[in-house]
Amino acid sequence: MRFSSNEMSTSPKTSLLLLVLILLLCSAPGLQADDEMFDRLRVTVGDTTGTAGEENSAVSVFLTNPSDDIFAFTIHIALDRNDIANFQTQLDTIEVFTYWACNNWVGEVCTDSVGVDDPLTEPWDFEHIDTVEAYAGVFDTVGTLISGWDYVQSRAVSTGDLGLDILLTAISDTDSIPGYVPPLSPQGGGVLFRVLADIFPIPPEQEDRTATVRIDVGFKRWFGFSTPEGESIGWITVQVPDTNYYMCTSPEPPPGTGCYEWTKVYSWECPAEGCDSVGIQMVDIPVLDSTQVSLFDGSITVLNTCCIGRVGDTNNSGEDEPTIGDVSTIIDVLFINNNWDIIDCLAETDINQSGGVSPTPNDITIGDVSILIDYLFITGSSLGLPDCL
Ligand SMILES: [Ca+2]
Ligand SMILES: [Ca+2]
Ligand SMILES: [Ca+2]
Ligand SMILES: [Ca+2]
Repeated sequence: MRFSSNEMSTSPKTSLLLLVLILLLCSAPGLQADDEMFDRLRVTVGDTTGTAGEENSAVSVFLTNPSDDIFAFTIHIALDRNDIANFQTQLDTIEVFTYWACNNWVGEVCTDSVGVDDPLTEPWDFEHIDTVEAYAGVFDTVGTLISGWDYVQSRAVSTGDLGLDILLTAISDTDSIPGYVPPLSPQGGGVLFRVLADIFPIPPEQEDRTATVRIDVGFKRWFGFSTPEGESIGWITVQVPDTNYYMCTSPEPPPGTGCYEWTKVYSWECPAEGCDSVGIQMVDIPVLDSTQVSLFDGSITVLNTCCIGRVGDTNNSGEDEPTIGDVSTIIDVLFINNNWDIIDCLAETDINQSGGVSPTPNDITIGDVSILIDYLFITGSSLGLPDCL
């Protein structure tokens, strides 16, 4: 960029302001296009970490709804493997709302009614609350976007592999529960709810330590965010070709070549020379429009930490309280033989936790030895030692 001599004579402060302004003008539309403009909904499952055997790890699900009020939603999240962690479940009495549309009124009395599958988008006349005994997922809505909603219920759908998935349904306001709860107003991002998971005591030598927590949109009734007007945000209908295969089960006697009776078969049931008839028709299927809805899967990762209780057990003697043996071990490694093999657990040895959860030998320094010496011989136990991360 060229400035005329006149412009160059502006003060450095003015130039800086100008530069900042230009940068802002250049970057602002791009940011909006990526982050906000095409999204009506953004649902993100957080990345959770915990130690082997840790209980009550919170898996958070986040929502951004920049333009729509949300009246109700259903979401199904599932772990992609069953050897890392599971969602907490409990056998519970679950309230299930069922919705009915009346086909025939006689005065005030309905003499014929039919169940409604999707009460958020289809008309209905009555709401019934049934209770069933079922496994529910353990969730938490304290301080979340749906705190105080009339109805929040979860189900463990995969009862064969309990804890692998959670279906959560929430409705801001129902007539059956006194008081009015307004829908969730448009907002720029917050915690929708949390579910609790327990991490399995997987061994330190296991290398693959992460499970994906997937948002499942395989069935329309397992993913939906509805506006107060009953629109299911982002679901659109597209037409796709559907191929049907037929075999003739009652051929016309020769010399005729027709067929009296056809049976529909699966494609893999057709003989090698092909099925007797193939028909293609267009069918409507619901799909989630990715220009309106963005979904981001999350994960649960089991940290590989060997640290137990407080730091300080450098010589892996198994005691929480350090001894002179622990000091000697660090001194040996750092100043005498540089033999790191004698340290089983770097996280126990990184006394000042300069290396965080997974320290490397570079994080073990004279600073760590000093604290241990201070604890044992100078200040004493009142100095305290940090808990493992
Ligand atoms: Ca209510
Ligand atoms: Ca320890
Ligand atoms: Ca020790
Ligand atoms: Ca350190």
